Amino acid sequence: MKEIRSRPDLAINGAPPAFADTLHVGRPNVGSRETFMRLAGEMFDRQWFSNNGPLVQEFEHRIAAHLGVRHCVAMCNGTIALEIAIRALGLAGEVIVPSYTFVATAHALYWQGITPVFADIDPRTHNLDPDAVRRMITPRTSGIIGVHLWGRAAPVDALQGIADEHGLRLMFDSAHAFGCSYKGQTIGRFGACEVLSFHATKFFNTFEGGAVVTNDDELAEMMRLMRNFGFAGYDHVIHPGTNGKMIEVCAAMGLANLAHIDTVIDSNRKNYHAYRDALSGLPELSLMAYDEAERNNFQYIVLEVGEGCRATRDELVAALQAEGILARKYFWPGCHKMQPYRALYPHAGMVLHNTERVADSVVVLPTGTALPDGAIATILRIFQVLLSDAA
Ligand code: T4K
Repeated sequence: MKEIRSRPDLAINGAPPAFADTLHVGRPNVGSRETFMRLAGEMFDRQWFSNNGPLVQEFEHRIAAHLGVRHCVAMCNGTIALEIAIRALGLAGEVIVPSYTFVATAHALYWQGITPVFADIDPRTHNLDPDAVRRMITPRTSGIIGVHLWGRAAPVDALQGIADEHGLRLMFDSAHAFGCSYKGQTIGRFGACEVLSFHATKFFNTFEGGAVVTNDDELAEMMRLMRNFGFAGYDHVIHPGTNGKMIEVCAAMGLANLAHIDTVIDSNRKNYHAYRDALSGLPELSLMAYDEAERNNFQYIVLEVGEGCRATRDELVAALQAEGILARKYFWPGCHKMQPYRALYPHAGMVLHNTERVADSVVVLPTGTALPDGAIATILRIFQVLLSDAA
């Protein structure tokens, strides 16, 4: 890749660093600082910081109501939530997952001695391709984890059909999909359970946090046990467990943010439309479209660099970074090329053509409520300069 330096002729150059510093993928959205401070103050007054406190209970109640599901089991982060859901569902042997996802999806399995088996994606949706899933089923397969990547729903019905046909458990990694829908129904009710992440970089955050949502009473009860060392009451441990609890201060952040999610969605939608308009004149770069007939949180601005583009994906990322804009190559290079999977399955790429092509072409751009005015125009200008230099 040719060396790319900051350009003095770009508008962003010489601007106060504060401007560029806010242009990071993953800048947190903050709903109401005042509400958070009030709730945190009450928490100090109560001197109850963890272990199923009143804020966590209210948070769980509000999330379940918001999603229209019976249970929300709040956890300390999305990864532990995945691990507990996987264990509570009794998954074992092999579980089929996409490789094109954040590595936590695969690690949550491997960490528990389960083999993640990577199936290819549909290049149009970036989600699991049901035919590829079928091809990966073996006698050792116990389940499928679909990922609603970028908040766009996985092929829920097709995956459920495969799971039913083969007697497999189906769950979803819905880390990106809080507030999104599939065929008009809120994500959170599909499969045996769905796992949410409320990490700081997510559209809705609790600093760190996660949850499993489900309509299955027994499963919810089991996960509540597992996240608290298996304790039933003060003295009795009736199951193996871990520490997966959400703490009160995180629930306070969640409650303070939940009241403002419509504002965040409006802001993200506005940014998405502005990107779409700005980039429409650059046919070499295509912006991943959200289906506006569904509910979306628009948290990921996903750009695909076409094969005939005058600059490579890595050059585009480097050009942005040279101006202080931290765009990301999510989810490059695909889990199958990360350790330990790279060493375990050196030939996995042979059945993951779409995964590799998509992973090599995506750039994720900054959005969120903190995106400064003029940022999208600046990003467009950087692309225009780079592409015309390359012509
Ligand atoms: N499944 C899926 C599909 C996921 O995407 C994730 C997490 C999970 C499961 C697991 O859920 P958690 O256990 O995380 O709840 C970030 C996040 O850490 C991770 O939560 C997220 N997915 C992933 C997509 O993005 P990195 O490795 O990119 O993080 P990092 O430190 O590079 O930060 C990302 C950007 O955010 C940077 O540009 C800086 C900015 N940032 C970050 C933080 C924490 C801020 O501006 N402020 C902040 O407070 O993983």
